[in-house]
Amino acid sequence: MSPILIESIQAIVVDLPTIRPHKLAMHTMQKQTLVVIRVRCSDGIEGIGESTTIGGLAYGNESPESIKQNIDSHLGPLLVGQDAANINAAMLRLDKAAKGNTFAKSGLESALLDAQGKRLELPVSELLGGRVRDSLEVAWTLASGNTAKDIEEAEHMLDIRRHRIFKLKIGANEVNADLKHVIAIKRALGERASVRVDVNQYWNESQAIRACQILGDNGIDLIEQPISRINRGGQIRLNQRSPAPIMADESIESVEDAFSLAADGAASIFALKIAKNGGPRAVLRTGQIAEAAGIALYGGTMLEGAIGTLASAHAFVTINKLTWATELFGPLLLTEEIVTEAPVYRDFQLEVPRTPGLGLTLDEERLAFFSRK
Ligand code: MUC
Ligand code: MG
Repeated sequence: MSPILIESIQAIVVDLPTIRPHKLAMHTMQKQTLVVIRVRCSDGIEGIGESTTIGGLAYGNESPESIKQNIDSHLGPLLVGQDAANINAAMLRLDKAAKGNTFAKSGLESALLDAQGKRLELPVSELLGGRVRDSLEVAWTLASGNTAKDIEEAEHMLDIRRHRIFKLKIGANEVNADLKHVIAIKRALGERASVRVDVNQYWNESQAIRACQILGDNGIDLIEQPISRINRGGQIRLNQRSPAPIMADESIESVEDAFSLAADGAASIFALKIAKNGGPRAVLRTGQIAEAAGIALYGGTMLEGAIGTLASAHAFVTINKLTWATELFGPLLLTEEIVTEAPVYRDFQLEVPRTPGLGLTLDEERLAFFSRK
């Protein structure tokens, strides 16, 4: 039997409006930009993937434009003509030719998995070894920048049973102002919600020592990336003394980073992100390192749309213990969809489809409308 070949690869930049400005320490999002990837194969099957980051170059070292350029000029041509069904061989070929570029690789790997799932009539989770659950609890990020508005938003989410875990984006303001904001929200929500913070590396160690103590003493359940990913010694010391557990996010830019963080004891929780490891299969390697090291897991997001969110979800449902749940709420931050059926959120959970591939179909008209010209 002759192999099924990859015939063409397309990377499309798509700009979508958000429901409100989303304020992170390093950037305020007024929209989200997705890179949608289409992989067409010689058996007529098309796989779709997504390579999405936050705020251009504000978050990591790949931007939507560089992702598209690198796929168009380098990664795509390496895959065209290759066996579409051999995802190991395809990804090894990319890893051999391109250092890093985990965001671009993640979208390509997702698209190959989607195509193979459609071909075999299996959900991507089953290609990844099989799911151990059908849905995932999803946190919501309160990031309007206003304490009263954030409390109102959280109350609404609790009322409609959509979220009961809230992550607060802090770090941009003076430390005491941020602490006041967080403590006010925790007091308002009490035991009805888990409240966590993400500092996105904005504190130094001297600020973080005191702030982590105060957050822990005030019932904050988790502190994400309080200091720079570069300050490994500081991360180790904070992990030892903070009363609230420390989660590594920016510190993980590859599976190898996850191994060295685990070896150093620099965090007790890892945020798993397909984009920062190089795809749904790669992120599971980070998950396995964490499990072996006794590090707890959290299903992270780069605020992807439906495609990237479900690519992550299919990987996360195969994990035994996701102690800290997930934050796969990206599609809910957008006012528009480019797929025919939006992912389903119900009773605090995201439902992960059992239909072939990722379980999504592109809406061609909407995709064309929102694609950057
Ligand atoms: C991050 O740093 O974790 C995830 C949720 C959110 O609001 O921002 C992202 C990025
Ligand atoms: Mg984070």
